[in-house]
Amino acid sequence: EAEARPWVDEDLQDDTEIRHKDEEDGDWVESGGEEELAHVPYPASRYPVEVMVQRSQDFFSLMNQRRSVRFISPEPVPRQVIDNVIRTAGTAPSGAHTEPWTFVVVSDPEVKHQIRLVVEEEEEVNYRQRMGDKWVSDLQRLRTNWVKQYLDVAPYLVLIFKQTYGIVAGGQKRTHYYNEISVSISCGLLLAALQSAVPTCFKMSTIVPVPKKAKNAGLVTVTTTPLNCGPQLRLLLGRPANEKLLMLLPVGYPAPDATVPDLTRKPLDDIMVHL
Ligand code: IYR
Repeated sequence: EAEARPWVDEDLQDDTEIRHKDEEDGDWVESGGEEELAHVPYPASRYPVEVMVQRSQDFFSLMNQRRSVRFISPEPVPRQVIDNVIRTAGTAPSGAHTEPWTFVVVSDPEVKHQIRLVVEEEEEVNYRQRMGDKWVSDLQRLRTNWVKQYLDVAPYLVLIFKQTYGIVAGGQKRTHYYNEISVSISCGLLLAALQSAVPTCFKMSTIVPVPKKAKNAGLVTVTTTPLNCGPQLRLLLGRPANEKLLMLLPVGYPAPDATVPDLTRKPLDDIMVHL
């Protein structure tokens, strides 16, 4: 099976629906039930329709400028921005509100370099062997390969782990329902939050001039899912066994000479069906 679907990380099978083999051993808590949770009124407020339309259009314009950028500047990024985008990621919905995520932020150059060594070693095997000719040729036009400078250069690496189960005080395990989709949604929110640092509809006075060729100021990242690096990176970062690496995001300003493939997006009619 692993042979037929090489893009499925061996350490990351989507097993949220199947009872976990770990579930047999260990002491599990019944979550829910035990404690009362107050339900409070939801504060409903509205914008006028035109304002809603305008804001949704503006948000689309902002998000539509997001591109995966593989050339990142070493310039430092304000730590508060990183804190805020991770706070935002932590607002994602999660199965039974278990919040099954850990965001590991790395700025230490030595740790970043260790991560690079692990990722490049595995990725070389991925490109040369695991992925196969078809996969490699499907990626050719994106000009990706196993050399990942951004892992040293980006001021921050954010490694997103899904907690396959929780551990409550006293060491009992707690089921993390739908942990993979919950953490995937949080990754999406994190990408959207990073895009909030990109100026689009702005007051001129708040904009700092950018180096000549940089088209897209603000912060960039590229969604990377280092195939089969999870266990090594987990150990390197000192994370516990219930955490599995879902995504690695290098975060920084785009390098002044950054390029991106000239992709287009499917039009609405191709992605939406209205019944
Ligand atoms: N993980 C590899 C390969 C890769 C796979 C896909 I699908 C992409 O859209 C891009 C890259 C890498 O990061 O190079």
